[in-house]
Amino acid sequence: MTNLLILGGTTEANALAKILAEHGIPAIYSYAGRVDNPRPQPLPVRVGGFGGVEGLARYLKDHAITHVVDATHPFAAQMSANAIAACREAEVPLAALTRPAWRAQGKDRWQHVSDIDAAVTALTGPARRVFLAVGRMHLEEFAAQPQHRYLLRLVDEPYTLTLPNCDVIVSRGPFTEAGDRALIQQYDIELVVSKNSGGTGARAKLDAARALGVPVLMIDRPTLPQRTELSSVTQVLGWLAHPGVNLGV
Ligand code: 3Y8
Ligand code: NAP
Repeated sequence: MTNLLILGGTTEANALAKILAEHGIPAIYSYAGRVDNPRPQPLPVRVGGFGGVEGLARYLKDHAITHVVDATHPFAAQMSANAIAACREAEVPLAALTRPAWRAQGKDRWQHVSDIDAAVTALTGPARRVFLAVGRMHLEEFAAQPQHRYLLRLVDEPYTLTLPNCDVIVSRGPFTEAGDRALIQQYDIELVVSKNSGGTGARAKLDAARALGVPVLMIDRPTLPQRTELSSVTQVLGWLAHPGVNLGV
């Protein structure tokens, strides 16, 4: 009997959850518990960490999980690494549902940096108006460059702010190009800082930056250990029905 664990938190994970619910395929959707009101799902939901690799391996056994789909964000590198190790230990098949990195095109003015720290270093220099659209979890690193005027976009109201000189927008995606063009013009943004998240939910700011001729500081995604990588919900359904894997539904 199939019993799928989705490591969620992305547009792709939500699309998979919808299809599995429609097909009546038993599955559990997992959030880390990063935001106050995560989007409701048409599946049973669990919230919170598992307690590292051992905790996840134990969860898989205790809940008779037959398959794991890691549909977390490309920057959720710790979760993805843990999933690989725990599924190996518990001998549970694992596949990642991921999305390709964005690539600069046409008149894009992108500067690539390898990680968050390199992005902070790249911000050395005279004060600018910077759209820091990388969420909340790594904001304190940017306090090393306090000279800039930052525009932050957060999912939840911040309790404290580590950046002295900033405006805050509380808004969760998916975002639109028109909305992000208006934002960039309203705050007279001179640079957009973005993770190379891929997908559709966060790319609006890049399309807006291209249209307005604003440069982008693009943070490359972390490298992950080898795993089965799928790029569509259809591929996941095919993987679940793979010969030798008894769906049992
Ligand atoms: C808790 C669960 C959907 C899926 C919504 C996607 C798209 C919109 C765009 C910008 C970039 C950012 C951020 C972003 C996007 C989708 C998707 C995506 C980027 C939710 C969600 C959870 C989170 C966690 C949150 C992080 C933060 C990152 C905001 C739900 C809404 C910046 C990533 O305050 C915090 O602690 C926020 C933490 C991890 C990165 C960071 O470092 O702060 N996502 N985002 C998940 C959990 O608890 O397990 O409520 O839906 C999900 C989504 N956020 O169809 O509705 O699929 O990527 N999420 C980035 O890409 O840079 C915003 O502002 O332009
Ligand atoms: P991370 O740094 O890779 O993970 C840190 C720890 O958080 C993990 O070891 C695990 O704790 C817990 N965790 C992460 N994702 C989880 C999930 N889906 N279910 C249960 N526990 C989870 O992860 P992150 O970058 O903070 O991302 C957290 C969540 O936000 C994920 O759902 C991700 O898809 C979503 N998200 C992240 C980003 C981003 O930019 N990072 C963007 C959009 C959405 P234990 O070790 O205790 O198990």
